Amino acid sequence: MSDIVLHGYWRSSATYRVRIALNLKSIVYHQVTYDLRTGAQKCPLFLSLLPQGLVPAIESNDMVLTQSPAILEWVEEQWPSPPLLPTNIRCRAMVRSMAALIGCDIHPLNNLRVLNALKSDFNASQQQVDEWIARWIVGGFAALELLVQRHGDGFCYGNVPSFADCYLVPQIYSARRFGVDLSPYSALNAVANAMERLPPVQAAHPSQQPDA
Ligand SMILES: N[C@@H](CCC(=O)N[C@@H](CS)C(=O)NCC(=O)O)C(=O)O
Repeated sequence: MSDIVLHGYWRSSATYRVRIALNLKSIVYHQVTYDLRTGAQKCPLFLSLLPQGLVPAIESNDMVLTQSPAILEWVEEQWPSPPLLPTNIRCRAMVRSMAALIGCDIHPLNNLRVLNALKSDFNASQQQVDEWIARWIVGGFAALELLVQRHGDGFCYGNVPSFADCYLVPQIYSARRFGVDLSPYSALNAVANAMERLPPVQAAHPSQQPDA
């Protein structure tokens, strides 16, 4: 069995990002899953692994690391080939900027705990929650579409997959799941389609996971 353990959930976008990166680098890992629908990730038993009650976490030897941006950076430094960041400093910064657009400004607003709080604390209906979800995806994707048009050449940045693509694919999956109209984002759709044709990315798809 691999000594890399990915703690996650099949439909978690942040876990999906990490799976894509690990698969693109052909790293073998074992998955431990937590059913987010039942709150398994918040069980006190798992606090040493998941102190925030959020997935993913990666475990390697005596290290447990949470936060997918930190995990991706660690993976990149540990296994530099094939690279998911360009060599040029300015290009690397742009890739990280695109990834952060999704990771900081779309995904956290639509996290399960936020959606649950809208319903339980603010009495939001399912329709209002769906509108909330679409609002942040649409706003973020409109900006990302411009960046990908400017910098992309088959993928979000240039002509090879990068961190930005690892973030985009799960966010597109989530947008489709919640019925967000993706027709205005031709550049994002083209990148997502290119990524989804790659076998390592296909293997990272939520439907392919043991807990799906
Ligand atoms: N910033 C964190 C976010 C992690 C996160 O939000 N995970 C979600 C799944 S994608 C989660 O565990 N949600 C459980 C909950 O909201 O209770 C990361 O990138 O790792």
